[in-house]
Amino acid sequence: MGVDKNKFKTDKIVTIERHILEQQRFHPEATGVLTQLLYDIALAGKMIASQMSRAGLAQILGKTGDTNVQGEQVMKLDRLADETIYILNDHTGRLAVMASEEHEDVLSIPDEYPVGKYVLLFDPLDGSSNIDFNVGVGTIFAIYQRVTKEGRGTMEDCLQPGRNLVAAGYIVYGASTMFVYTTGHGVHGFTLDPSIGEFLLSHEDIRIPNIPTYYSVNQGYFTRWSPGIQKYTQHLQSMTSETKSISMRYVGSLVVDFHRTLLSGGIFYYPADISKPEGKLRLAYEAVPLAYIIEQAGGSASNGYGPILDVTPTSLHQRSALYVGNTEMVKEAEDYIRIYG
Ligand code: AHM
Ligand code: MG
Repeated sequence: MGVDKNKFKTDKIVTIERHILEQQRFHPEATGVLTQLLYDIALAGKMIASQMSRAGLAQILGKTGDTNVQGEQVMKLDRLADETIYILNDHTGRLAVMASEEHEDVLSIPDEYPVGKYVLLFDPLDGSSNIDFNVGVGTIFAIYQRVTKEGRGTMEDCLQPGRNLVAAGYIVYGASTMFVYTTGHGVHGFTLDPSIGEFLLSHEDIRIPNIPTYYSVNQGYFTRWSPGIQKYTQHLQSMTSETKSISMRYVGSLVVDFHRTLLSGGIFYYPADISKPEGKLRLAYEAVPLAYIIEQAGGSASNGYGPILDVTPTSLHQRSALYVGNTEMVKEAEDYIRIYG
């Protein structure tokens, strides 16, 4: 007697561990190391979320170097997130090297620990200027295989084009905590159930909706933009009044703005402007992983001239303009930039 697989599928509870393990079937050559690495990042996310929910009480909002009333070391949340991710991954033998937005140079694996074949780039707490206002923030990560052959990993391992990615994801700390990731076989989202401390599958195989709902950009910079970006934005504004089909949202937290764009359809963009000629967002650990995710979800990401994933970073903290969302909208933005500059 056969099992009704469809019924089983909808009824089963899928923890993140189970899901990551099941994804391994797409990689017959897999040894399980990537699976464990992703699980370690999810664990870091849970630890960061836990700190975040106690942030006000523990007096860790925007402070550092102090001692709190319990005599504990007070740490800024972004530093705490950075250290949490590092110490959960420095000794596992899965990584050759790491890099973080918080550190100028690469983060080496300590000499006393073995190295592995993967490379982890991360922005530990993006949008941290929003934390003091109780606005959602996020962690972004990108995973590559090392390209150097031996020893500790180096900068060369970290400066790879996005097309080389083996996995990417983000954790959004909002009304609830969500972990969203891809290993190149669709994008999957998990919501943290705080009562059991586990991420459970809540958004399977996310596809960006074809009909856009929102555009998202900091219009406060309008006068600093080039004519092409100004005209593109005016085009989106006129779509709003003529068809009522697209509205505007901008949180100012990349992960949150991206997450909404992914789920609702539309475009998020952070252009270059006269005060930020390279753009603001970082290529290697902000734009690239989100570009990989959006492509996996059926959308596109561009720097205004071509796909983000085709760009090879030349330095760790290199900045980039970013246009990400529905493919037609990203292409339209590129058209305006090409025609009007
Ligand atoms: P951060 O890395 O210093 O946190 O800055 C990145 C953040 C992004 O989350 C967000 O998209 C952007 O900065 C918002 O910038 P602005 O305030 O200029 O709109
Ligand atoms: Mg950042």
